[in-house]
Amino acid sequence: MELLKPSPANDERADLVAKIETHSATVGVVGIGYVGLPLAVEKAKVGFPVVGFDRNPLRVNQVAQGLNYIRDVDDDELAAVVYNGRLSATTDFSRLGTCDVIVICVPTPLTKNLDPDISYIKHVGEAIAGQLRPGQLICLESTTYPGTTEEVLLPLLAATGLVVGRDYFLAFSPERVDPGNKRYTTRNTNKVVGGVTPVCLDVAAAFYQQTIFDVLRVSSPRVAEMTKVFENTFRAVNIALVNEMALLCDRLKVNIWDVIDAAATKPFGIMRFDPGPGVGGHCIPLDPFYLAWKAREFDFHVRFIELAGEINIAMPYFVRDKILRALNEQGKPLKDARILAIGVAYKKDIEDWRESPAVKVLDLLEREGARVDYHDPFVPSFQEDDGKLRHSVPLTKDVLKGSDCVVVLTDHTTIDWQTIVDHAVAVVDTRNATRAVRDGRDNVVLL
Ligand code: SAJ
Repeated sequence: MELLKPSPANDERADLVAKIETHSATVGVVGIGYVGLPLAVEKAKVGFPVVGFDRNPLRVNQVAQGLNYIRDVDDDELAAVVYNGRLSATTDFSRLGTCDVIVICVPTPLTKNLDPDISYIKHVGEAIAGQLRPGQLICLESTTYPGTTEEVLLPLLAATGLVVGRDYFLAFSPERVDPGNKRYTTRNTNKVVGGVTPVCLDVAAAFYQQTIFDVLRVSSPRVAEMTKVFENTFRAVNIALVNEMALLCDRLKVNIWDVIDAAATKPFGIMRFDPGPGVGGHCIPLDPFYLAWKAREFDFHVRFIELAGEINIAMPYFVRDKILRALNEQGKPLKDARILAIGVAYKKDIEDWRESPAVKVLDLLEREGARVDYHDPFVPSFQEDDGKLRHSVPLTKDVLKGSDCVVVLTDHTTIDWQTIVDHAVAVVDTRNATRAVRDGRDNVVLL
């Protein structure tokens, strides 16, 4: 009886899965930022040879020296996998052909007109296509609109003549990284995976299962892509809802924080969100607009996303209004007022100030002639897109007393809020960071 010769797909698939399961597959991670570096370290820790690819030579040099630059990565773990030779980094994208698995973790920003900018994905796709060979798994992790994997990446790879699902394997698996979250990490956050073909799904699931406890297989890359943008749209819309409630409660003279604390006691049917000075980070302010953009292609207007964007974008202007009113109570104009901002990071206990609404508040105040300083223990200095360089000032009693108004923009847990209230002339608290402060509350104004 003639033995059935396994089809080429089975050959490539079997060989690659064997390499994955023995952790001998070389893993390339393209984009070693807050998503890519934690993934690279997790794979290296279990023995995979990992190569980080990045256009930023500074990051590549830091990895090469075992120097960590991502707060959610353990310094010693990074150093260990670099020193034992498991993790290296390069700016040489021609080495992509040496990788059996390539994970794409590049940014997906927006243009000034809120249109998706998938140029990073396209450039990496072209580089991979130039090196594509049988036996490779390509996984896109960057958050993007449904259809990107099959409409943008697949054509670039198919143009090589290699057959997806037989010669190489293509999947989408959204990153689910919550910067600063100590409880949910790259390892214990369950992973959604969608393959272009069933064989692609099998191979991609086998890869992620090596370091992530729960891998959820879905029916296609589109489902996986849509899952991610839905998750972030859910957050953006609910944050906008609570921000709109804050705007209304300001009119009603109702303390929104008491309302939220009370509503959060309901044990079912509600999820807590808090108002704030706006929405920052590389995901929530941006990702929903990827979905809105794609929806327009189908004559569909995602009104919740547009409305949520309007409300969240309006919050820094509301904060400026609160400061104006707090100064008015002192008979002081905003012009030439000395304002001290506490926090510029986009959320507490992290050092990331990109897309931070706090930066928008500083600019709005300066546009009205205020003299603005900031203190942020996590952000010693930063340079805005227009080149303006800012430095964190020390938090001293004199600095506090010398300010006409202190505005709390980031509720870092390391700040002594009682000291701030004790020595500030007036405090506008956009995060309810002073909730535990008892003395001197009469000079605190909440969002
Ligand atoms: N924010 C509020 N009120 C809230 C929650 C958040 O104003 O109730 C603000 C934050 O201050 C921040 C922005 O929204 O400026 C985004 O907050 P975030 O907690 O969503 O922070 P990200 O963008 O760093 O992380 C999110 C992940 N966060 C959580 O799930 C808690 C998650 O949505 C994604 O896994 C991740 O982005 C991503 O990479 O997509």
